[in-house]
Amino acid sequence: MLEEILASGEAWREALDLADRVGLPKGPTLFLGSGSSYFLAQVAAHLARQRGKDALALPSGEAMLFPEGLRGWEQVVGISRSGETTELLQAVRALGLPAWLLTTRDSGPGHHLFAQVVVLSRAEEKAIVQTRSFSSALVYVLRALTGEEGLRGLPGRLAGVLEAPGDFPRGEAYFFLGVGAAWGVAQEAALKLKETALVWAEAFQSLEFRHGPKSLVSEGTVVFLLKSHPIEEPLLEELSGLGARVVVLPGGVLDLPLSLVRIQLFAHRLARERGLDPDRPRHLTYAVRL
Ligand code: F1P
Repeated sequence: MLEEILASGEAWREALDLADRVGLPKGPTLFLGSGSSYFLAQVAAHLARQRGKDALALPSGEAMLFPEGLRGWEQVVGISRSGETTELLQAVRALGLPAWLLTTRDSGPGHHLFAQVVVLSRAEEKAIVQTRSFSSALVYVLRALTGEEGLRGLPGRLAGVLEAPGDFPRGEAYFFLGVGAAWGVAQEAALKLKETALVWAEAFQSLEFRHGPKSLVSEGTVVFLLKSHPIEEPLLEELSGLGARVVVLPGGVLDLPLSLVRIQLFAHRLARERGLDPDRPRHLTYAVRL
C-alpha cells in the first residue's frame, strides 16, 4: 500500500494525459461504482452537474437490483479498479445502456460489456485497499470534467506532500466532512481509516453534520474538514466549541487529491501504530464477486 501511495505521481501524469485525450462521454450520465469507486462516482456526478449536465451517482448494487427506473438515462459510466465487481457488471447487463468503464486493468471478464474502456494502467495496484487507483481516477475525472489547467501541477506538488505529509490527532472516532466534490472524497477518506486502521470513521456532507451526528462529538472526536466553501467556517468554530479536535484540509478541486494522499498516509501510520498490517486488511478482498 505504502509503495503505491508513494508512486502516485506517475499514475496522475498518465491520468491527466488520458483525460485530455479521451475524457468522459457527453450527455446525461449515470455513474456507477461500489465502495471507493462509488464515492468517486459521486464526485464525477457532482462535477458533471456543475457543468450543466444531467448526472446521478448510484452504488452499482442499487442499479443491479432496481434497474427499472434507470433505463431513461442515456449512458452509464462504470468505475471499477478491478473491472470485475459483480454488481457493476450485472447492473450494466440489466440496464442495457451504452456504457464506459474507468478501470486500471486492460483486460477482464466484463470488459466486453463496455463500448469504451479507459485504462489507468499506471494506477494498477496489488494492495487490497485502494489508494493510488482512487487518487488517479479522481485526477482523471477532475481534469475531464473541469478542464482546470492547474491540475497539471499536481504530480509536482505531490513531492512536497510526500516529504512532509504532516501528522494528525488520534481519537476514539473520526469524522470527515465536505461539500460537493469534497463530500465524495470525505467518504473515501473515512473508508480508508476503517479498512486500514479498523477505527470508527464516518463521513457527512458538512451541513448535514449539524442534523444529528454532532451529538456524537466529544473530546475524543477528531473531525477532518475538507474545506471548499465559506459556509463551512462557522461549523469549524461550532465543532471546536463542542470539544472536537478539528483538522482543516483544503477541499477545492486543485487540492483534493493532495489532501486525500495525506489522509491515506495517516491511515497507514495509524494502522501500524495499532499493530495492523495495512497490506492485509481484515475480511477484505481485492474485488467483490457475488
Ligand atoms: C470496489 C471495492 C473496493 C474495496 C474492496 C472491494 O472495487 O469495494 O473499493 O476496497 O476491497 O472492492 P472495484 O469495483 O473498484 O474494483
